[in-house]
This record gives sequence, C-alpha cells and structure tokens, in this order.
Amino acid sequence: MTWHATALTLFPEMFPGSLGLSLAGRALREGRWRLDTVQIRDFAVDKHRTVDDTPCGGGAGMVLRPDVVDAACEAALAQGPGRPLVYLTPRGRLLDQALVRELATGPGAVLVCGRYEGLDQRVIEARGMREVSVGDYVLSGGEPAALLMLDACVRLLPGVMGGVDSAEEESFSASEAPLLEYPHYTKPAEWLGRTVPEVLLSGHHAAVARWRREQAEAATRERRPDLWARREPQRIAAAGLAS
Ligand code: 6GU
Repeated sequence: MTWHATALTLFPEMFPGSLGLSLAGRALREGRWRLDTVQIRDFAVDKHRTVDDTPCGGGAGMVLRPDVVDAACEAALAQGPGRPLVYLTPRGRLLDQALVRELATGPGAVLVCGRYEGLDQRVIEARGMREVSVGDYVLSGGEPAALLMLDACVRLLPGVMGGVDSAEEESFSASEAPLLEYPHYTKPAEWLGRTVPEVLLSGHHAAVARWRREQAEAATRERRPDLWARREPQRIAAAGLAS
C-alpha cells in the first residue's frame, strides 16, 4: 500500500508547498506516496463556519472546537483508516529520527495542524493523538512543522532517495547515539586561499576514514554535548569488553 499522509488544516494551500519542488515532490508525482488535505472549516456546524472559540477560564487567543476537529478527523480517517493521528504542537515530544522511522514504516499519518492557541484538550485525548514538536521555538501554526515531518518521512520511503547509501551513513540514521557528520569538500582544491584538507586528496582510504571519524567526533563533542554524553557510556562499555 502507498504511504498516505493527510494534513488537517485551515490552510490546505500550504500543502505540498515547497515540498512539491524537491525530491518529495517528484516522489509524490511518481505515486510513491499520497498527500491529501482536509479543510477543518468544512466541518463547522454554524452558518458563519466558526471553527474556534474563546478559552474557558479566560486568557488570550482562540481554541479550536473539539466537535469540529473531531469531524475533520473522522473524514481524514475515512480516506485511509488505521493511520496514527499526529498533532503538531510545541507541547509535544520532540521529533527525532526514531519517530520519523516509525511513521515512515507505517501506513502513513494524519497530521493535525493547529492555529491560534491550539486544540481543545478533549479531542486530543478522545482521538488518542500523538503530540509532536519539531523543536524548542514557536511557529505560528503546525503547517510548517507538518511539512518538515513529511520531508523527513518521505525521504525514507522505498525508491525515494535514488539508491544513495547516504541515508545510512548520515547523522541520526544508524545508531541511537549518532555522531554529527564530518565536513564535506569538493573541487576546486583551493578556493579564496582556503585549501581542501590534504588527507582527502591523498588517496589513502584508511587515513580518510580515520580523519572523518575524528572530525565527526570533534563536531559532536563541541556542538552537541547532549548527543556526545549519550554515546560516552556506550564507548566505555565497549572498551570494558575489549580489555
Ligand atoms: Cl509542531 N507547532 C508550532 N506551532 N510551533 C512549534 C512546533 C509545532 N514545534 C516547535 N514549535
């Protein structure tokens, strides 16, 4: 079955957006995945097509009504049942490659995009939505987060990344405590007085591999001490076994 995404949104014109111009867009046109949108406003019940209301208890902003969002979810799932509902919210668990892999290997996802202050908590619970954030910063809506998540999932689908083994070698693919990637260089060998590291021109494959590993470790230690700390225990355990 084709991997099937449905975006639930007040702004369906945002899909596929710039994804349509890239690898993911080509794969979409080739039928390697399917993308639908559901306009939440179509499920409003009153003549003004109201989707939101003021927060109970007071405060700023507006909250999307649970009955309206629930009806939109029902319509999305009718197009493809059995898919997880993912609510994009800064309150969610952080998106990581493990979750991307899990979603990409499943049947697809319904991506619920909030605007305003968000969704009424009751529809999140009643529908068993998985709450996911794409980082510790605030977007004006869930749509850019949904597009980001789609990009990350779609590139893992069979036949999307043209036979490249880069999907395996990259940061965050293989192990649970990955390293950042080593830096990359191409021609010319000198540019604006900056040279390509000597070892990369040496033809010495083992030396290149060693240099890249050192660079990856240094970058991870300096830029992502959180990732480095997660892999330190592994290394110690491995050294202990070796001795
Ligand atoms: Cl998923 N939505 C919004 N509105 N802001 C975010 C986010 C999601 N993830 C990080 N910031």
